[in-house]
This record gives sequence, C-alpha cells and structure tokens, in this order.
Amino acid sequence: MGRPVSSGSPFPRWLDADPEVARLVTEEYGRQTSTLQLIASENFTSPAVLAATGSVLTNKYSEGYPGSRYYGGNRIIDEVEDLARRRATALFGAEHANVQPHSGANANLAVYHALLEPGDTVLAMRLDHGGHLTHGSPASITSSYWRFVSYGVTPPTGDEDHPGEVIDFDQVRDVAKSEQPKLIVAGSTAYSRTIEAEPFRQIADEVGARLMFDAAHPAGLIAGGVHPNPVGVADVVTFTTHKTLRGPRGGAILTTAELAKKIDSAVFPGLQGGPLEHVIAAKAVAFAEAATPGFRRYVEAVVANAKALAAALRAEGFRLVAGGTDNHLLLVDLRTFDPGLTGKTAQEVLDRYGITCNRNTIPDDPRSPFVTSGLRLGTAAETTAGMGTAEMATVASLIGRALRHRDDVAALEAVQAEVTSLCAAFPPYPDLAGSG
Ligand code: DSN
Repeated sequence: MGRPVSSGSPFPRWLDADPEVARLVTEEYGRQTSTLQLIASENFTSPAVLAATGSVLTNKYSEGYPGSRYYGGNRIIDEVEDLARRRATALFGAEHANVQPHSGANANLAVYHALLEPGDTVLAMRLDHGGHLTHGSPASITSSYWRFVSYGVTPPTGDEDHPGEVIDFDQVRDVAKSEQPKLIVAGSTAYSRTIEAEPFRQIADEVGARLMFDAAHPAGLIAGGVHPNPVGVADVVTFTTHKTLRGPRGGAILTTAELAKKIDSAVFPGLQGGPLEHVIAAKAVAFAEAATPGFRRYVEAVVANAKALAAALRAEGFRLVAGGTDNHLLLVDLRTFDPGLTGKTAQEVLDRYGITCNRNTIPDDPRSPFVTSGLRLGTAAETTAGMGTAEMATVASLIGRALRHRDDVAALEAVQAEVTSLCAAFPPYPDLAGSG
C-alpha cells in the first residue's frame, strides 16, 4: 500500500483509508479537470452537491414517502425529501414531484408502469433519430412490456434557412391516428432544436392519449428559462438531475395532483426499494441553485456557447444536423469534413488527446450505432468551468486539427498540449483544488 494518494488532492483525508480507491478518485478528478468535457449529458456539480452526495444520509433506509415510511428514524429524512419535493415543484411550477427515481431510465419506466397495461401502445421518437433506449429500443426492457411505434425527423433540405431534420409532426399525427397509442412520449437525447410540448399535446388529445415529456436533457434550460416549460402541458414530465440541471446523478418526475398517487406507487413499491436520500438531499441543493439568477445566466451562456461552437465547427467543414442548435447540444455530421471518418474513430482519436465526447448516429445514418457518422457535443460542463464563446472557437479548431491530422502524432500531441493549458485556465473546482 504506498503513500496516501490524496495528499494534495481536493478530497477528504478520510479516503486515505482506502488508498486504491483514493488513487482512482484522484486520477478521475485529474482527467475531468485536465481534458475537455464535451459529453452533452455531463456537467460539473457544485461542491455543495458533492458534499450532500457524500453525506451520512446514505446510511438511512426510508422505503415509502415522507410521513409514511416502513422504517423508524425518518423524522429528518422526511424533511430532506419534503424539501427536495417542494423545491422541485416550485422550480418547475408543477403540482407534484417524485424525487426518488435513481435515474432517468427508472423515471421513464415508472411512468409507463403507472399509466399503461402490459402490451399497450406507446408512440416515441426513433432511437436513430434521437430517441432514448427507454423510448422502446429492442435492447430495452420497455420494448418487452409495451408495444412501441415511432416518429422521426424530417429529411435534410440543403436549404440553410430551413434545413429540416426537425420533428415531423405530420408523421407524429399520422402514426398516432393509425396506431392509437395510450401514451405519446416527447423528448430526445440527441436533438439540437427546441421541443415544444403543445403540438404533441394537441395530437395526444386528438387520439385520447396521455403525454409524457422526457426532459432529461433540457431540464436545466427549462429551469433557467431558456427552453419552454412542458409542465402544465404534458401529463407527466420526467428528467435527470445531472445534465444541464447540474445536480447529482439521478432522476425525478413532475406530474399533476390527479396522477400523483399513481406515479408515486409506480416508483415505490412498483419499481424501486429504498430511496437514495443522500442523492435526494443533493437534488434539493441543485434545485435551489437552479432557482438563482446566476443559474439563469449560466444556461444563457450554455446556449450561446453551443451556438458559437456550431458556427466554428461549420467553418471547419463539419455539417450540423438540423442546421445548428437552440440548446446545449450539437449533432455533428462528419461526412462533409471527411467521408471516410467514422464517429467511432473520431471519438477514439479525440479521447486519446484530451477531448471527451461521444459518437452518435445521425438521422438515417448509413453506419451502425457502434460506428456512426456523427459526434454529439455539449457545452454544459465547460460553461460551468467558465469557458465562453471565444474558447468555443478554440475548441472547434482543436477538434478540426485533431481529426484532420489524426495520423500525425506530433500534431496530435500539440493539440493535447493546447487542450491541457486551456483546461488549466478554466478549473471547474477552483475552491477545491489544492485544499486536501
Ligand atoms: N445516456 C444519456 C445521454 O447521454 O444522453 C441518456 O440517458
């Protein structure tokens, strides 16, 4: 067992009790802070969120809900969970919040379990056009229990003013009318344009379906007022707390008073056992942070940075799916830059030299989901670290250089050196570094 590795690290000395884990946590801290984090679903939480997540609340069993638990000793835990629920409903203007889902996937499963019978039909976005695994992928348990039919985006037009690749509401309506779903799911994991809930609501009403809005990606943008709020339009809104909302890893559900009991029973005891109250406390912290003027300025900067990154990538020769972005993410079509470059290769090269992102299918991708012709990039994390539009231009040029010279080690090492110094100038945890 060597020297305690947390010396000089930003983490509590308590982790010295396990030097192997301490080393790994410290190494991951180093990776996150010395390389560019451009995965659209990631962010850097605040130190307060980290502290709540690492608190003694992890010790408590609290199956049930505030005021109705299966274990004693939950007086304070009840206050924690009530606080999180109150902050969530106030933040989004919802009648009811369930803050227990361990993840976005669990939140979606709980809604299906609450509102559907096995075999019922659900209309959701095609996975290869941006839908999530829980929107009926054959690989997901959702497709074993419910019958999914899908809609996608319109074809690209080649016209800069009306580029296409936006949700095809004619198709949503046609499929809804022919398949008569019990539930329509709005929301996506790789859609760079604003998603309005109203057109989905109208179609849902026409066919007598419920509407669920999966806001996992834009939740923070909604909280900060730069994306329309689906609460009050959709019957249920699910979201994750760790993406643009910048909280701990987890999920949550917002709904009406009418559906509250059904949703709560579907989460517990329907799907989960004991809630993670340390994570729920951290969710409460994040909800309070997201209600501040500073958070509003943050999400405005996230969107401005995404637009700046899109413009600079276009200048490098990349095509942007849907012509650009309204939110925190961009879907990059690599084929105009280099028809032989796959998403898989691009991800691997960029990762090796300090630029972290993920390959992604583009609509109607001729390549498989493991290979892909696209990359998905997001600006939520590096905006938290303090980067602005000038840095986004630099990031685009580093991506262009790395991929153009992907067989030239000297050029790639030069890119990596610039990434390292850029990241050093924007530490996501300036108050933690060196305090260990
Ligand atoms: N895995 C998430 C994402 O990256 O978008 C969705 O759950």
